[in-house]
Amino acid sequence: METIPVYNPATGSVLRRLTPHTPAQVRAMVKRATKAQLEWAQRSVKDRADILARFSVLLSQRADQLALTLSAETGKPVSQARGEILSTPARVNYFVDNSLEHMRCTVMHTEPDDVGIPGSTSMEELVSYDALGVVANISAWNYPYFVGSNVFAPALITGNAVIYKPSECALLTGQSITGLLHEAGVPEDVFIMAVGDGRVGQALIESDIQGIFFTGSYETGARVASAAAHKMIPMQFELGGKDPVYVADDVDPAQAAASLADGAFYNNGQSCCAVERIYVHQDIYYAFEKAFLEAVNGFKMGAPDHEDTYLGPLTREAQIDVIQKQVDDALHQGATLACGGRRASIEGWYYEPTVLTDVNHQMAVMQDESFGPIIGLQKVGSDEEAVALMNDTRYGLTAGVFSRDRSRATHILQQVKSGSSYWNCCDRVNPRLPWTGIGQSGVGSTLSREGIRAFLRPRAWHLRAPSN
Ligand code: TXE
Repeated sequence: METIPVYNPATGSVLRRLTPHTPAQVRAMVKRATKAQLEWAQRSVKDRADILARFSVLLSQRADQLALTLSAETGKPVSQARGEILSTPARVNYFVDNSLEHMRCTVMHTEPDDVGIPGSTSMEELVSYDALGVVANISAWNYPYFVGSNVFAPALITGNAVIYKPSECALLTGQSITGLLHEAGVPEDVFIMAVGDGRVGQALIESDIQGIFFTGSYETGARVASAAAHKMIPMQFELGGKDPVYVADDVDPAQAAASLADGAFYNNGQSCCAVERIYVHQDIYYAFEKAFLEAVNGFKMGAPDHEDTYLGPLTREAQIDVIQKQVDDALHQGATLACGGRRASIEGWYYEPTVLTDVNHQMAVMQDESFGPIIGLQKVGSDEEAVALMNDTRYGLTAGVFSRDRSRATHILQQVKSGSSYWNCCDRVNPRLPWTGIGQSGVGSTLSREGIRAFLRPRAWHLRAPSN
């Protein structure tokens, strides 16, 4: 029987093997969920929100143990894994506290019955919101608690059932999430985990679901979108990025460098909103480069279960080849290797933190998502040049500007296509604001009011009272 290995990226050894679901099992789980959803949607919003609030409490209580599991299967340093888990309740609780408000039936228009038209009666026109039904939550491995809960928390509170397909690189965490949701009170048939890789994802999108909420790469997202186009159901795609930051000439280069080094290398650069390209004004370029390299050289690489490790192994060994190709391509075209540039000479899937300078936009490192511990620093002569380079991308997830001058920064950011704009900060998400992308970074929004309404179908009501 086929099994899926769960790897330990720190050693390359197999931690566990799980049996994937078959397409027939996936269809059967959708059937079970379809039945269970009807009853779930009948429960009050408060009842469902209370259950998710209990899930938040369980996450906080079990964070240490859950962090060890997440760290073991993804290589994420345990302190960062714990940080992700402890920050998830704030996201979930945003939906707990705010869903009802955005689901309320709202009267949009009324006409009294005395408008002077003979025989006219009063008219009320309103909008109500129904759950979509059974939705597919196809998820990524890099922040499984964050990107998972962005979908399943609002989906469940608004009355949907969820078939959750975690990434094959975060299966044990997927099991933990599923177990905690059931323990909190979500019925087993209302939240069902599908075990498997892309083939199970494909079986899921071919089954009788009413919404697809996908987090992952552009390439897979585009495949999912084409395969499901004929279904005419709501679909959202939270995809990758090549997030640029511009450092203007009026900032303290050391402060900007420390913040951006963390934005680029946190979680080994395996964040959709990781800083992936940095443009620095020529007047402060060398001071910035020096401070940036000092910060990067200070990052401690090591075993993910050590509390002081900042850089663990990459989650997928295959990404090492992708990164190496970007480095080789850049060096071949004239870039300078300021540090790193090769697989670390230790056991496991480690890659040395890498900084390339003298880069340009002919190089893959400035065009393609790296999703690893590698960054290019490019010198620019003006704000206008920075804007042109920041926009020279297929992606549009986040963009940032470091400057003392808010109006200069916002003027620049307004010209850059991105779902999130950062002034003097980076790599931030707030559940009150929409998380969304442009171009190959995806379509639709999670979080915020938009991320609640995404799981609801509006219904227009035109109600005319009978004449007496
Ligand atoms: O993606 P993959 P990964 C992005 C991040 C990067 C990617 C990394 O920027 O690009 O996600 O995640 C399933 N039919 N974001 O490597 O490989 C697969 O099994 C149906 C963006 O996991 O695309 C997995 O569960 N499903 C972000 C999921 O798709 C299929 C936040 C994603 O896999 C499938 C986090 C198929 N044919 C990461 N093939 C944001 N913008 O918020 C594979 N899958």
